[in-house]
Formats: sequence, structure tokens, C-alpha cells
Amino acid sequence: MKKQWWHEKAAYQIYPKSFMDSNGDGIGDIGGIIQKLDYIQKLGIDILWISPMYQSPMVDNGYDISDYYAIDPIFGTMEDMDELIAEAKKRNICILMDLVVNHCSSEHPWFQEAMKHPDGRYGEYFYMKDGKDGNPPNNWRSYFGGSVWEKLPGYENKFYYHSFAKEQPDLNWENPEVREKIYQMICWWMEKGLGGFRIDAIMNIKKDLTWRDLPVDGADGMGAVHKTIERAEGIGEYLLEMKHRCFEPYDGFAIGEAMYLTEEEVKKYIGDDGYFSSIFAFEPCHAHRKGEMYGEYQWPMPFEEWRKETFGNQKILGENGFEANIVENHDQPRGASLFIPEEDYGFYSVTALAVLMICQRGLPFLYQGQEIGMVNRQWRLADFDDIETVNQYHFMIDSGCSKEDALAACSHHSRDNARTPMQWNDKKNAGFTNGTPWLLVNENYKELNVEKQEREYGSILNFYRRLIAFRKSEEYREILTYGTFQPLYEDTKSIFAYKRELEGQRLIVICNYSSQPAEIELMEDYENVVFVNYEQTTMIGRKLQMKPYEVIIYEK
Ligand code: TEU
Ligand code: CA
Repeated sequence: MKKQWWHEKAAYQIYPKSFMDSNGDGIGDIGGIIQKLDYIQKLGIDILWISPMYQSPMVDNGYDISDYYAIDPIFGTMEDMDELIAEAKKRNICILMDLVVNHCSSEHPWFQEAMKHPDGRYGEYFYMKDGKDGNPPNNWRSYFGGSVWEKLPGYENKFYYHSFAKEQPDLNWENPEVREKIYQMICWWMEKGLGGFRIDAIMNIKKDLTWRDLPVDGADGMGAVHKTIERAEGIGEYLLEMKHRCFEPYDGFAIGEAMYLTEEEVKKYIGDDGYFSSIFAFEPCHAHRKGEMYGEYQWPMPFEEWRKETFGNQKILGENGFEANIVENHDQPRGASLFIPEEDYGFYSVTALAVLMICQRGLPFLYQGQEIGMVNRQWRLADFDDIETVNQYHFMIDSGCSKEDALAACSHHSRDNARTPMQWNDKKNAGFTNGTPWLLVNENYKELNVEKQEREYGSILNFYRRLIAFRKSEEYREILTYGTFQPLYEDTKSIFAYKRELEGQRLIVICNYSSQPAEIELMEDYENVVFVNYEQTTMIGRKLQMKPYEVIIYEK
């Protein structure tokens, strides 16, 4: 495998609305991110992905873009953005912007024109189709619920296509003019000195152009649109074109939000000749999803399935390329809530989860607040902001769920859990804003915040700093980056363990992922303990006595 500049790095995602507000309007902004760059640098981060900050009506918090060449005023100005890129660079941090090009906003001038003249030039920028006697052309359900088809205002039987909200019309990638416009825009941003892009919802750009119905999978008589992804062929051609035109010339880092891939396909997406530099490893985080509704997701994460999916992913990748490992992002509940039973939450469980994630093969990708152990909050229906959550609630009610059950499922799985403001200190609004925050702060901020954890050597934050420093240290950087991955104790209950190996050097990660003590028979003698989350480790002969959520890394 060819070595790349980003292989040995650590990455961090910012959800800008919720990170830091610098002007008191209750919304995080670029000025706030600049204020916190030293904090991010001290954590050991080299790559910073920021969710969309382009001009947007904010129906989906910026994932609906009305001008790709402008910064939305709620976040600041283009000068602020240039300053952010420059200030980050001074700290050896590169910025990834979010590339949302499966769709734009219904307020984008292209779509405004298309609505006026669906048969004209801009109509070709989108997917417009005739319905069936005033009904949608097929039964596909959009990601956020309801049909993927929306009637064009003023027409009886003409519809446009949207994979997500109706305010997010899908762009027609079959049209070379659309692709050209997109590539020009990406290059324009790369010229500004970005490190690269995170590429949103990219699997959806290639449609199943037969548009045939899906098998019904819900009470609404529809089928989930993601099931058409495997039917669509030829996405690789566009992805390679984009790579050659936009990323290769700048040695840019491109990380795709690609899911629903088969084993064979994954190999085409990453590695030396892959469509992208890397993609996110979603399978382990989605192992609790058993259906299309929040109500069908398990809570908390079933351990066996999570471990199996992790090992499965690592095996598929082999030594061919890197996925980015995550425990959470802005679309998921908090990792410390999903992966840890509520009664077990604490320093040991959170740090065990951190070690398991960060020492795997792949790029460690953190999400804001993960480094202090932020968790889900309690919700009332009226307090949700997220379009997906609100739609899921109604989807569940329409499917016969009780109000209590629907609210409970939304409280667990809502994307708003990850979007509550970052907890900086124990002052008003957790130090996030002087104004009124756009989304509720988690009530636990007095106990759980950055400032408090800065002061305590034994805090989750300081543990994360040591762990990232360990991952990037002279001694272990190579093995943790390029070493092979081999599962251990695969059939042992509650034990999550693996071996990393490179040119005779070996690291063994063993974790008792449980609230009960466990005894493990080691396969060999290991003298050198190199990383732990408890002060004392207990070994009797070759028997390792593990405390609840204890994690140990041995070197051999
Ligand atoms: O998400 C793509 C996606 O497939 C989502 O449906 C995701 O699986 C789901 O929200 C998980 O609950 C991307 C962005 O990450 C998301 O924030 C946007 O809402 C979406 O695209 C539309 O741009
Ligand atoms: Ca602000």
C-alpha cells in the first residue's frame, strides 16, 4: 500500500451549529471554531471535518445548500472561513468541508429555474417525472419518510425526486453539465487550501433508472429508498471522474459517506486505486438497526453483533486500505449512550470504548464531545428539532405505536442527541453561548464539561489526549497504522480483544466489556503493559483477572 500523508493522523468532526457561539445569537459559528483551535490541537487532532456551513435555508441544518459559493451568515463570512483555514494551518490542522452534492436546496437558483420551466435546461438538472394519474411514479420512501416524489407546484401530474426532505431535490448526475458545475465548485474550494472533503450521502447519486417499485416494508405501503442503491449500476465511473478532476490534482483527502456496500464493492472504494481516500465504517455503529423505524432499532447496542461487525469490517479491509472508525457522528445517538448500558456509564466504560475504537486499524475519527464522554439527554416531543426525528415519530404513530413508545424510541435514537451544544464549562448554557441556544443543552453540563475535565488528571478528556498521543507516538505509530488486525477470544462472552502486528512487533488489546469481573487465560506471556485504563492490572500465572470495563494493551 502506498503511504499517504493522512494515514497516521487523527480526525475530529465539528457540528458547527452546536460547537461554539462567538456572537451570542445562540448558534455556533466560525469565530467560535477559531477560538477553540488550540483545544483541538491539544487533543492531538490533525484533520478537522466541519459539517456544512454554506448558504442554506437550514431545513436539514445546512445539508440543503442554496449557494455552494457562499458561507451562511449565521456562521460568518467568507473572510472568516479563509481565516479559519489559515489559523488551522498554523496549528498543522487541515480542514475538510462537507460536500453535499447528491442534492441541493429547493431554494437553489437551479431548482427555482427548473420549477419555472421543468422542460427547459434546468429541468435537466433534476429528476422530473410524470406521475400515475396524479399519484407518485413509484412507491419509494424517502430517508426522512413520505414519498421520494413531490408534485411540482402548478402541475397536476409532474413530480420531482428527493431522496431526503422535499426541500432537498436530487441533482441529476447523468447530466454532464451538472457534473461539470459540481467539479468546478469543488476545485474552487480546494484552491482555498482545504485538506479535502467529506462527501455526503454519495451512494445516492446513481439512481435505479428503471424506477420500478420496491417490495413494501412498512405500514405506509412503501419501500425504503436505500434498497434501490444495490440496483443502480455504474456509480464508479462518476466517482473516479470526480477523484481525477477534483482531489488527485491537490493530493486532497476525500472521505465518503458510503454505506450498503458489498464486500467486493468496498475494495473499489478505498486503497491505492479507490474512488475515495477512505470511507466511514458504519457497520459496527448500525449493528443495532433491525428495520426501517427507530422503533425497530435495539437499545443499547447488542455486544455480540457489534463485535462481529467490527471484526467483519476489519477482515474485509485486510491490508488494502483504511476505513475511518467512529463510535458516533451527527446522525447518531451519543456513542457513550448507545454502546454502554446506562447503569454502566462511567470513566472505565467510556475509556474502554475509546481504546477499542482508536487502536483498530483505520483512521480514528472523533465527534465533538466524545472526548469528554457526552451522552444522550431526555426529550419532550416539542423539544426535538431534527427533521428525521419528527418524521420518525409520526411514522411510528402511523404504524400503530403508542405515543409513549414512539417518544422513547425517538429519545434513544434521535440525531438531536449528538447535536446538543458542546459542554465547555458549568456556567450558563455550558459556556456555549451568552444568548439562547438553538437546541437544548444537556442538563448534566454542570458535572460534565471540558473545564472540569481539564483540571482532573484522571478525566476522560485527559485519557483521550494520552490515548491519541499513544496512537501517534514514535514507538507505536507505525504498528497502530499499518499493522495487521487479528481478532482474539472471538467466542468469549463480553471480551473484546484483538492483535495488531507489524514486522515482528505485536500489540494485544484486551478488554472486559462488562460490569462483571472476568478471568482470561492468556495465550502467551506478555511482560510489557503499554496502555491501561485502571492503575493496577492483576495477573496470576497466565490468568488475567479483569475488572469491569478494564482494558489493557500488551506488547510482545
Ligand atoms: O446522511 C445520509 C444518510 O443516509 C442518513 O439518512 C443517515 O443514515 C441517517 O440520518 C441516520 O439516522 C447525510 C448526512 O450525514 C445527514 O445529516 C443529512 O441529513 C443527509 O445526508 C442529507 O444530506
Ligand atoms: Ca453565532
